[in-house]
Amino acid sequence: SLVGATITLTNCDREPIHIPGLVQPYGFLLCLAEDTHRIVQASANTQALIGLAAEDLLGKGLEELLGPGRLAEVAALLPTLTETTKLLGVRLKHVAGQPFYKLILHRYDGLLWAEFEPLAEEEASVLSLPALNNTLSQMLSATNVLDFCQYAVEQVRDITGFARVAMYRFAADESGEVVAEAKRDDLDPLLGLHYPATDIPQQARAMYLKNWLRFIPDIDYAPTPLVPARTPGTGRPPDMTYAVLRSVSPIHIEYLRNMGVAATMTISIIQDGKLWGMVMCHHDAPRLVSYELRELCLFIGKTFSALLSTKEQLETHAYQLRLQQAQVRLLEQVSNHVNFVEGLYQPVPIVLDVLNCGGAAICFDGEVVRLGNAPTPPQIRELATWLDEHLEEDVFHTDSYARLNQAGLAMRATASGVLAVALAQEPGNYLFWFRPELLQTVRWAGKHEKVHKMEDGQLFLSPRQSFAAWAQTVESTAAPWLPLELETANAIRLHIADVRLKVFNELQARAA
Ligand code: BLA
Repeated sequence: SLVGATITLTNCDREPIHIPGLVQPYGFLLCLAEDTHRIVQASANTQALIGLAAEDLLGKGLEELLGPGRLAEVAALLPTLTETTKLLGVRLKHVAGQPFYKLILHRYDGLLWAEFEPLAEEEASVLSLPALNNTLSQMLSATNVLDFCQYAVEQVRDITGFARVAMYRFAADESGEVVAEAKRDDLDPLLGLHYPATDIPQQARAMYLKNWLRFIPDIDYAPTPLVPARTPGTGRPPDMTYAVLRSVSPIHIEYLRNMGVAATMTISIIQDGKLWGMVMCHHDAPRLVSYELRELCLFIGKTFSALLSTKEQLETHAYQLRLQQAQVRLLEQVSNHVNFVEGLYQPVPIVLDVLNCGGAAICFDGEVVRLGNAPTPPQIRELATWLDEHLEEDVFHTDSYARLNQAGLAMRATASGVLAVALAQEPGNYLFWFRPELLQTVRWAGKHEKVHKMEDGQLFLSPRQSFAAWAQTVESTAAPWLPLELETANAIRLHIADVRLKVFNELQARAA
């Protein structure tokens, strides 16, 4: 077990963050036995918060804290509990003035969990239905994913008042990018920055799939143990996957501190059972957001998750339509031109518009034509020669030519990504599309900062440092080609083959 062991960059994925045996002490936790409803574990801060020692609560029931009315309500609720948390407002009867607490209940790992949270400072800003309606209307109106993200983060910021709310979207390799952001003016933007997969380790991702909201109202806390540390009966710390007060990994606390963040809230965005992204909320001072507002944000996150595929489809359809229209214009120009190769780019370089690319090139009959941002003619010739040996299917594509061929390194700025179709049976005749190295196209706010190393040689943990780490993983790599783009390239190849055949037949007919 790693409990108590040093957490390093390499054993991050094995830190058992679901069983820290510790809570964040802004509230207190009581674990009750499922059968007897007696307290079997309590967080050690009950003395400080409510004047009752944790040891003294063991073996007792909630009647120590709640008056008969509320107690009956809780008793009725307990048998129906699942891992989904439920909220009750309670007054603590034994404390002078009977302070109000939020009682958050759930059942998990063979225990009934009673977490008590104090009132948030801004309880007044509760949800209003008209405002919620507005939020939904706006989210429904989005016709592309980025607008959709932007609306969501603005809404969450309006509701919670966090200094920064950002949408962090995962790529296939589990790295992520900040794709939308709403923030206080004085903060540096994170928009466009990328971070490596390791910033959110595997077990944390698995947990965020189960529990969609993670809340850390004040990173500067003293982790508070449970009394006793291990659950009687299981002999291990209880599984806090669904516990609101679950204490945070020290390494993540350090990461947040290095970033100047004092409070965070994160909401999972889930698509087809996978983590698509997270709404990340940051504040530079402690911030206790009420349970009710957190639920509202969770509602927005779930609504976002449910609508996401529709927005993606809208976006794909719009792109598809754009490509189809460009393709029609291209084929018209090719058919109308005396020379079909010139028709690809004259009078208009339409071949650049038929799919998202940085540049294109045509290699035909020993001639090289370059369009947009393309490698040099000798590099293109070399690529054509290489392809003569390596083209196996009708359409060739790679998002990292340099990984396939060393020679690609020199042209990675313009052509890390290469998509190619043959223009003729004879070798050396190709139509190419190029995509630049991703790093050339992303905003690199960490560029001029030195990467700090700690004494033991490990990277100093902070998003800006990890941006540099991410950058290394995507060297010589372009954005991947989409299936739709491969289909488009193939359709163009087929059309050109048709045109060539027609020209050939006409020549034959004339010769006969
Ligand atoms: C959790 N890491 C997280 C979370 C985020 C990030 C959003 C969710 C918890 C939260 O709300 O803060 C990552 N936060 C980011 C990124 C940005 C940001 C990318 O603000 C960019 C702006 N973290 C590391 C390394 C390790 C690590 C190297 O960078 C492991 C050694 C661990 N991150 C780590 C752990 C958690 C985490 C263990 C889980 C925290 C928890 O829920 O207990």
